[in-house]
Amino acid sequence: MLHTVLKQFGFEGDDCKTEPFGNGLIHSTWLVENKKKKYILQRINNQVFLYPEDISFNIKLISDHLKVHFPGYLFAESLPAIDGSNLVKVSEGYFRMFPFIEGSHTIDIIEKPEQAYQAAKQFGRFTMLLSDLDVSLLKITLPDFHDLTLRYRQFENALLHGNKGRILQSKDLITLIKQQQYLVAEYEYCKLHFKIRCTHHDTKISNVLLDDNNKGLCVIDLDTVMPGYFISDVGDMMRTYLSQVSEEEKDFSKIEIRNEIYQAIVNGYMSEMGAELSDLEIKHFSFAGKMMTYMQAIRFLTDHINDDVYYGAKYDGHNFIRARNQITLLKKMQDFNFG
Ligand code: GN1
Ligand code: MG
Repeated sequence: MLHTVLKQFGFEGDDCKTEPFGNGLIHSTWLVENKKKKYILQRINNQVFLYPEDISFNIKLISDHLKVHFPGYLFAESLPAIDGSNLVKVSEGYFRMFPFIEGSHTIDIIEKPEQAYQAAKQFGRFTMLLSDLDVSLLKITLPDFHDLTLRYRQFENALLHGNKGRILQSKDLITLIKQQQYLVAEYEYCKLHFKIRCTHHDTKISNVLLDDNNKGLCVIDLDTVMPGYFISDVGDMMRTYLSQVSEEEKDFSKIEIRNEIYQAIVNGYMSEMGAELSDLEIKHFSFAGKMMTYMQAIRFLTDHINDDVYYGAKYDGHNFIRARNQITLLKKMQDFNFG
């Protein structure tokens, strides 16, 4: 399969090697290397992204805007195939190719506050540089993606129609999730008052390119760039950076909030977005983390109840464990005194 795809991008199968790359849950990614250069090849999950062309449209819109207004910004644009398009469609799905930017690397875990600072600065910078772009021009690649109200409704729906055995086994976790429903109301309040901006919606640390001196270069993985609220980006950074263990950790006693990382996220993001955010938005900084962590707990548990149709499962009960992990993190956030 990859052979056919690579050919369409102008590669002769034998002169390059491919190996799986990264650990995203949604797309499949490979590192492609020939004698001269390295590339990233990605298959878009078109069960999740129903209109992959919309992703290409958004990336082009953003790229054109940045080229005109901020030509110095490093933008990892995808490469054209032989026929000139940026998306290759074969029977197995849609593929695209990126150059591997020399002198750049990504990391998977935050060990030092400086790394969180660099990442938060890059995500803030991205939104800031696009503040003059008319967000209504962007295609909605995933409708209602970070709509907490909708996620809660999907959870309630799963409780009505999902796997009965799993619902019974998840009784305590379901109760815990229901008890935190006030966060949905708070989210609705934010929607009434917060500005809609061009936000990334997937701010995990591996979506930031760093240079050899570990300074941020740019953000990548722009599939979920859409009109949204800043709480999506700040919140997902808090969700994925604050604890030194990830959503995959089964030993929940290891989940702790690192205050110095929180401060670094605030400082990094505010260094770019400080003048953009309203006082009310700034007051909701720590809410952002709770909201996104709650949403992820809901999404994992909903998927568990729906027999893992969305995220898949590497072991029995995988999404149940992930949901418990995220609820533990949420509790830690609620007990933490964010300064
Ligand atoms: C998915 O595939 P990945 O890891 O970039 C998901 C995010 C979740 C994340 C949880 C399109 O992102 O929203 O936060 O898994 N992306 C989509 O690990 O659903
Ligand atoms: Mg992603």
